[in-house]
Amino acid sequence: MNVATPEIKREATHLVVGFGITGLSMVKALRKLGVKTLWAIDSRQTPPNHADIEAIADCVAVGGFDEVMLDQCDYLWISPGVPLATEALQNALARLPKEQTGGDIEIFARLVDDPIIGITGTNGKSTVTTMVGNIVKEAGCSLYMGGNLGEPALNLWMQYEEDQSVANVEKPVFVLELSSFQLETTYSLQASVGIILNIAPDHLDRYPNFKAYQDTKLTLLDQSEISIVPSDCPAAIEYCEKAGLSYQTFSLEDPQSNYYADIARKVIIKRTQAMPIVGYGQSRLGGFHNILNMVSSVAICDALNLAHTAIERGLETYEPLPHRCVLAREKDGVRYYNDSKATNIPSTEAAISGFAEPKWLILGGVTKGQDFSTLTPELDDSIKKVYLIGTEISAIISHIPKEIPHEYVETLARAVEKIDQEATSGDVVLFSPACASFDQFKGFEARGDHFIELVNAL
Ligand code: UMA
Ligand code: ADP
Repeated sequence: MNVATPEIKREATHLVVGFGITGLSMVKALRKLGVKTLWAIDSRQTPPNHADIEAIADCVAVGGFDEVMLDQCDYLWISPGVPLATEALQNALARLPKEQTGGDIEIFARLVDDPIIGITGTNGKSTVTTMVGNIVKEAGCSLYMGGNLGEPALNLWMQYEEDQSVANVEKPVFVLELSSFQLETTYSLQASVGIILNIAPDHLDRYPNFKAYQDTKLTLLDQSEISIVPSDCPAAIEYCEKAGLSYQTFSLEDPQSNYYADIARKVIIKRTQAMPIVGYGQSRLGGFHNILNMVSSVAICDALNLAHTAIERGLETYEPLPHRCVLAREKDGVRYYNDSKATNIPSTEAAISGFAEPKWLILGGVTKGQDFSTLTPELDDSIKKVYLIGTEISAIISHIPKEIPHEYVETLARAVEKIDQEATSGDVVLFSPACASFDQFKGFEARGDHFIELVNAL
């Protein structure tokens, strides 16, 4: 890691872009810091948090990105939902020195000196973030957890400052889930540990190609004292080697990695010690991908020097997040798993390969331009039948091998009803749609809740 922490000049004019929860957190944090002139803009006519932001900032404009403010500001702080490539921002980004631009994580990076853990990847971020959070708490540290997970990082900083003003905060640790959107505007983070969980195609509607998305994720490694990368991610390993970074590797079972699992013994091994450092036999998580998530969590917490007993307890007491490959019901020996959070192909691949049992798969929704031919190899004879739902099945159906029975039923209700009639004891039902939900539902949570209601009504 070799990054400087630039100063935030209070007397300058700061412009925040976006009125979402991140924008609101930036406005509050900058005001708390005492910046003299604070402006905020949003391209939407009726953005959220308008009244709150108007009450804090000196001047606001909505319904477009105000050109005068963009021309006159000294600092430009951009919310993650607004791509840097947005045309209206180009002149300001070209005019300002890099250290006078960024996003909420960049501001956070300049304010926090305590240990920070940065977690990014295409899948498993929320699971690993909350798992590490649970371990950190078990280890007796004061946990501040958020980022892309939901609570903006600057709210965590403000909470920390408030706690600190009441009493000394014991062993604070900030655990941050970081999206590629946030990493686009972050370059001064000094994470104690930074991890890339995996990188697979996603968000290709925002990036020109996969490499651009991958390169954004990799920037976390430059900003971490200890980097942790998957053994099977040559791009990440090459990046660390080229930059001369200190890094550790992890994998599901490869004994050449620094951290890996012995699945038969349900233990996680650190190569240099050649012996289990943590057992995970008491964990309630299912699927190989969750074992991998436990390996990565152990790697992070070991790098932080947390006690192995606390790490083991943290894995044991971890409550799985809803909608991520969680058992919804067992009925007549058939187990129904809700994996509604599987909104891309790699997460569905992980769910399929996570179970050896005969499977019924429910797929479909908003396909987001994904190439479903990559799913074809996973659709082997362990799949008894695929039921397709949603309004965009043409991108999927042609990639299901002819010999695997499949049928379009449109709705989740119809799929569940049919599977209930056909599945037999020992089968696993995977609702792991590989697609976003917006064609039929408000979000993946509503879709998963609907699945749970349906299976409970059987
Ligand atoms: N928007 C405009 N004009 C503006 C500002 C925003 O149209 O001027 C739109 C954006 O295009 C986007 C929406 O408003 O569609 C929200 O953008 P935002 O930057 O205001 O987002 P926040 O509400 O602040 O929430 C963000 C993250 N959202 C995004 O990155 C899109 C949240 O992650 C995150 O939890 C939150 O900050 C706290 O850190 C959400 C997400 O979907 C859950 N993340 C993506 C993912 O996980 O795949 C990256
Ligand atoms: P994220 O926050 O990155 O979206 P989540 O932990 O919310 O990740 O999980 C999203 C989806 O990815 C779920 O369907 C989950 O079962 C699946 N998943 C979780 N961990 C992994 C992993 N290590 N590899 C692949 N898929 C995973």
